[in-house]
Amino acid sequence: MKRLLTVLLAAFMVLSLAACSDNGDSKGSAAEGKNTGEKKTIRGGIGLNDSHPQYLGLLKFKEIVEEKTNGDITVETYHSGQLGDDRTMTEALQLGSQEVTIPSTAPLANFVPEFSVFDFPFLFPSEEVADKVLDGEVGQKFLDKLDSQNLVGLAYWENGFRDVTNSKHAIATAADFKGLKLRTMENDLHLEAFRALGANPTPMAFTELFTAMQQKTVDGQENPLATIYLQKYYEVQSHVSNTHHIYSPFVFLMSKSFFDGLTEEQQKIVKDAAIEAGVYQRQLNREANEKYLTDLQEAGITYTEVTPEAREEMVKLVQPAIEKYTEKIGKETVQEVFDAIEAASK
Ligand code: TK8
Repeated sequence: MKRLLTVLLAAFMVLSLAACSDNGDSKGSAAEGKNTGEKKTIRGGIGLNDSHPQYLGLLKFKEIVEEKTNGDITVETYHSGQLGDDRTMTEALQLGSQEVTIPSTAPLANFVPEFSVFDFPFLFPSEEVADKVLDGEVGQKFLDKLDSQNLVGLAYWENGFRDVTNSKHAIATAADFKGLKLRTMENDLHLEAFRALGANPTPMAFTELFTAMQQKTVDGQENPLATIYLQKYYEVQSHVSNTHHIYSPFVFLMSKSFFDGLTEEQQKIVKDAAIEAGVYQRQLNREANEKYLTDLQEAGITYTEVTPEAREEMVKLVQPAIEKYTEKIGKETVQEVFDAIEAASK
């Protein structure tokens, strides 16, 4: 009887060890694309609110991932800075305490400085050219740089062309920036550019912006029209000008430790979902930016059209800042982006 029990026990041990080699080592079997059956959760956080195209895009990503993984991966979505701001959420991805966030390239340059090239004022002539460059070889090259920061860049989404608002006076020419206290994103190039335009810029996390305008700590800020309207800035600002001074991309980021823990099949699903939801988000964003200028004026904001001559003057004033950052980032890297824009503009 004792001997029988020993034999049975031994047999049981061998069997469970064999089973273990199949499921335990998720990384190994993950790389081989086997479905581990292990449920995983993605916590996706953004700074904008739940009516913004960025959040609607995140909901689209959730829908695709949950459907394509048959619920093996679920996506929890957080808006309005519930999980932090662009910089702190990106740090959380690096630590593995969050899985997804979609920051603007401006704060992302604090992690990978080369990304500042995408924030060169007046760089992209149109959204279409931006799409071609970002979704092309050059865009991918920049996403690959994120790996060294324990981040995986899955796709580019759109924040959009940024316009300036303020609570003081209309901005029609560069001279109108003089002395205006403007909030900028946390990016040194933005600070330099607005100083060159004559403003008094201060870097600030997006989550603090509305209160800062309400309390008049700052006179104004700059963002695409959809954000200006959907974040209700018309409640604390009286003027908007179509400076279109920077085209801001968003980067759909995933934590590298989380991504590496996925099966190959799951890695493909999240990558494709980020791209597909990105196309959807860009479309919504462009419709929103068009629609909300009228709504902003109806909400009482005064709109000022910047003439091509006035914009040309602004372009000239920010050149020294662009030259300085071309040196910092590296001429070759910057030239590659300029060449791609030229090719895409043909
Ligand atoms: C939201 C930010 C925002 C950006 C800014 O998290 O900070 O002004 O334009 O969209 O990414």
